[in-house]
Amino acid sequence: MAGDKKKKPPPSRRGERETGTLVRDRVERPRRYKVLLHNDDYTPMEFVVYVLEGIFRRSKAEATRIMLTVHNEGAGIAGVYSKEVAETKATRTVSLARSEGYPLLLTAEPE
Ligand code: TYC
Repeated sequence: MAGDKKKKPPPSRRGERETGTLVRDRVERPRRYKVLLHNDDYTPMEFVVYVLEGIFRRSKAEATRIMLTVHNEGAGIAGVYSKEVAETKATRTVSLARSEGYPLLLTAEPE
């Protein structure tokens, strides 16, 4: 009905149920996770570029730049994703590296 619109609640409204459960109306954006690539002395540069292209969907130029940053600085960001995607890409890459006998390490951490 005209002029019968529901009133918008104030931002960040908090209240307590009779059970003591704290309720909050506002939602937050899900956190994003960086997948970090770590340097080691044994994984071939070509393999790192190959996984950056194949699993992290980087161009050859980007993949090469990221690999060289990791090689020179010790660690670097392969990509930033939702938690689940970040963990899946890190796990898939580590499995692939192990299957080739390489010690390549990737970790996922919140931004
Ligand atoms: N440091 C390795 C080498 O000289 C290359 C390398 C780069 C390894 C990046 C891991 O995440 C890495 N063969």
